[in-house]
Amino acid sequence: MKKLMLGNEAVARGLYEAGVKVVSSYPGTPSTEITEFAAKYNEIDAEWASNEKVATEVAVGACIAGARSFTAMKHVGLNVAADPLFTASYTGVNAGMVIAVADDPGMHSSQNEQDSRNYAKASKVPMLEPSDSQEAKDFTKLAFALSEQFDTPFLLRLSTRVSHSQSLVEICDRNELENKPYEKDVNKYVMMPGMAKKRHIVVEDRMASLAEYAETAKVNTVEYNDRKIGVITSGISYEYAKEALPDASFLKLGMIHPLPEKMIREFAENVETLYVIEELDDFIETFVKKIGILNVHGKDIFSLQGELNVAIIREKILGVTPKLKLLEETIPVRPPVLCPGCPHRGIFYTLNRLKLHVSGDIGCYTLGAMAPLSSIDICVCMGASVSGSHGIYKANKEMAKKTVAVIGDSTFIHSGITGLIDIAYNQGASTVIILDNSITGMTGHQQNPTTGYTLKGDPTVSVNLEKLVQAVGINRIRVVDPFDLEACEKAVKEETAVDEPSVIIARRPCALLKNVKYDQNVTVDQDKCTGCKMCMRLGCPAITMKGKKMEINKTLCNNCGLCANVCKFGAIKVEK
Ligand SMILES: Cc1ncc(C[n+]2csc(CCOP(=O)(O)OP(=O)(O)O)c2C)c(N)n1
Repeated sequence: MKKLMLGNEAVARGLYEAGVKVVSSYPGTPSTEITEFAAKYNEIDAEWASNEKVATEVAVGACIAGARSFTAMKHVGLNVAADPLFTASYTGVNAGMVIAVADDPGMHSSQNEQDSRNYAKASKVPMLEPSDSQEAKDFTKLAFALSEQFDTPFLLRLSTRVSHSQSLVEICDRNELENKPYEKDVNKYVMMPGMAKKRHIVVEDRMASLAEYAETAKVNTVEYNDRKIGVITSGISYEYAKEALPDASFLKLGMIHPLPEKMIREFAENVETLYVIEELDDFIETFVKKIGILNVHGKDIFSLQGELNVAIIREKILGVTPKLKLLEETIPVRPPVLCPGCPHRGIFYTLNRLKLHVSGDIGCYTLGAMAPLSSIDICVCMGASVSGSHGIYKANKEMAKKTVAVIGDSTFIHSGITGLIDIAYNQGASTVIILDNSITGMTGHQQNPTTGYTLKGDPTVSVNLEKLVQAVGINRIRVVDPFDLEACEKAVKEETAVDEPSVIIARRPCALLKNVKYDQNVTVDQDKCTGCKMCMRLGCPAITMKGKKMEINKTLCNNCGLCANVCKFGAIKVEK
């Protein structure tokens, strides 16, 4: 039977068919759905971990204990998981273990554009890269078989267009596997220098064997057509290149690390002009040059930034510029905004009013950086708001007095708590605002340790944020409703004024949660409205101007009523 599947759904199907028992991941676009689809199979014990490092360590433990295990993350997640990755490369596995990492060329929903293939090389962990959904499933299964054959974790590289495109997939049955027996083996599983030195030798030998394997691997294929143009490529770039250059010859690499030297050499000898077509870094190209093939085109004509597409390849290689039909109308830009009813809006309105410096973080609330809220000054990576604010305190006490950190509930658990411990321990005085909307909003509503539900939907314990922050040594803790603007302003003013660390928990559920309904009607009394535009400062997309007066777009508005709190003329009416 064939089924139309997203690449991510196909990876999950591959997990099911490969007999995988344990999946532990942290969400991150474009990888999130793999774990959500995996959780639908009763045979798979799938969970959301508190971050990618934890998820990877859960998978390492599970594979050593004898069950096939898996973790998925976005590219930046692999930075967080890099520590276990590099040493799991040394311990190897018992049952198979696979780490899927989804890159985001073009940064559709990421803060950088890093190329995860470099991690495969740096950690000496082999990597497969599918180019469509069928391959996503097949390569997942193959990665488990090879993981066990070569006693190594395996990386599976995806990218946005493979993860989020649909194509046909042949469905097979699950291969139910007995757990492999666990045997204590300190030389293999306890990585101290004495043992690790010996394991490093094993790792290098394994990479040499894998390089041999790559030469005959079925996932590396050669298609000779017209030999004037020869293309070495992989993943989604193969799909673009094949469409742009249907007559060219191709070496399609399903195995990205290690690369097949002999195969590449032979292909290069058999084509007139050699191109490497790959998104982001010159990963394959560098290898091709390293083995002495210098007559190759790659990043001399293609960009190191963004995604490729059929038109770019045709233009760069064939010199064919697409005939574009220009639209006469200019389409207005529509920057992303916080949703109508978003609880984060109240806090950013307050921070903007108080003209504070804001050490920001990653989540829906990063949109607090956009006008008119314009509140965020710095945003680097998950957790960095809290530790960054402590850096500001250490460097510049005057600036610190007017600085707060903002961080979401999921992000706080992911890596904010360690920064807060640092602040308390090192006698800092930062004010941290935890924006607790009771869900992981940014990535599409995943449960997290603060929400009280597991990935499978079972009720579970939830982290008590108040008690947690108290336990690490914070004595000033208060909870506010972000829609109570007076209370927010008072809390922020008071907490930034004291010379000791404090936490404000701004608690109100995400407006898009099913159980959040505002049973009231919000309208503008046109007679009372003076057109002062105070309500516009909230940056709510449901508030517009009609002539000189404000109007609420009822198709967008969810009647949260926050705008009524800022109207000085009582023109915005909230009727129960
Ligand atoms: C290391 C890393 N992992 C995952 C992500 C993807 N991601 C961005 S924000 C976010 C969580 C946001 O949830 P929360 O902090 O609760 O804030 P909300 O979006 O609900 O406001 C995730 C998982 C990322 N950017 N970096």
